[in-house]
Amino acid sequence: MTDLFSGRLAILGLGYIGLPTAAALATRGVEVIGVDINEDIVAAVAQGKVPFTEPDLAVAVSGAVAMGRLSAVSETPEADAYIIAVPTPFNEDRTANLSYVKAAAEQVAPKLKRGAIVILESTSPPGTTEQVSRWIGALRPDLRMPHDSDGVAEIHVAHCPERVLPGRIMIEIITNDRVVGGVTPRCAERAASIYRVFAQGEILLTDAASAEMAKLVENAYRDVNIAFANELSMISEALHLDIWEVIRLANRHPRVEILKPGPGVGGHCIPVDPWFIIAAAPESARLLRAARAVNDDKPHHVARQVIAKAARFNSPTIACLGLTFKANVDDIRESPAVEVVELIAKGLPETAVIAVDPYTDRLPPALAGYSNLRMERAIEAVEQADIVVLLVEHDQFKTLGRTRLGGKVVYDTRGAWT
Ligand code: SAJ
Repeated sequence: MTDLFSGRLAILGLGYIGLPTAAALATRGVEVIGVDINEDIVAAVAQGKVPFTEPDLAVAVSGAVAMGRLSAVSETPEADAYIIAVPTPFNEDRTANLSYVKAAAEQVAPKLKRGAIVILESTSPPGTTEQVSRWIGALRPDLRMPHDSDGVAEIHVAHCPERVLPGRIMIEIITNDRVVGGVTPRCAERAASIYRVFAQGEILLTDAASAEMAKLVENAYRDVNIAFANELSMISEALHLDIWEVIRLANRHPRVEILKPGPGVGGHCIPVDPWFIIAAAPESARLLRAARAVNDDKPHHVARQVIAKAARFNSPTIACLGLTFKANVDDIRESPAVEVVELIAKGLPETAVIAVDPYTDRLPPALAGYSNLRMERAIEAVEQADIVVLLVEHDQFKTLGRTRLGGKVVYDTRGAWT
């Protein structure tokens, strides 16, 4: 199959996935209408501006808007294809919250014309894409939907999970292979015609539930492997071994590739997605549950270690370098670094704690209420500190220089200075 989509396409959700996808399609000639419930985001995108930081995205969005290929609105328009790229957070009980997906399906339903394509990109538990087909079908009994059509469905519904890495989205959105899972094989083919417009990687056609599970498995794989590294780092600390040296040596085996330990696992994907699998098969998912427990405990472990080191000083100052969930991004959602800083500030209310992050100049809300906590620039913070805790390996921190750290207790959770 080599057909390419041409027509009008609406993307619901102009976030980290929807907006780059919109830009990738629009800059290749597709008429794209971005839809978001947040009026500020709609206003920004309509003017060619990007409401968050991601390398190369701003130029793609401003170019697409200037070319007249990309617009932004708050009401779902009529279109030939729809991509749903809304958040799927988890509920209190860690089951998937599909309310945004359902709301998107309900907005799309009244606009659908025969032959339209509906793609769910949001990370979702197995069965969700078929559920989208059902939700639409309930509102549009006049249409033959793929989940219950024996013959040829009139609407094509598929799942194409996003797989791009924040910080490299504009590269990976083009170069990564894409998994396209249709409610029927025909649905997968129709959906693939959209991704062929911009994807240079291979397009792998499958069924919707396998595509949903594959996406969850990718992030769960990562979570388990990071948990292994984090557990090893705690074991090495107890044995007074240098974990970075141990990993460096072990990774010289041709079939060993241990990931990097850190202060925990953050972001809105890897700590969340394994729970969708655990909820689907609670009895069997023992390793996934254990990995989550190890990674969730890591910020507490780091904070306990720092508090123990502080006990050796008389009123020490602690500098914590990094607040974002990983290096060289400005995203602090689900950041283990923020959790560590909060645990230290709370655990040592009489101790001065200085937080540093070149990507944000304000303390996040979780840290705003601590009178012993302030923000400063890296050099000033390190200068005043007795204890320096490296929580995020931003490039700016890597080049701080050993001389500045001389005579201080250094706790490098990322191996940035080894
Ligand atoms: N981390 C470690 N050690 C490592 C690697 C990562 O501690 O060796 C930590 C990071 O510091 C961060 C967290 O894990 O706190 C996650 O970071 P990440 O860079 O591994 O992944 P994300 O969350 O930015 O993006 C992931 C990616 N998934 C995989 O690599 C399998 C991305 O491709 C997905 O599109 C994204 O989740 C998503 O949206 O699902």
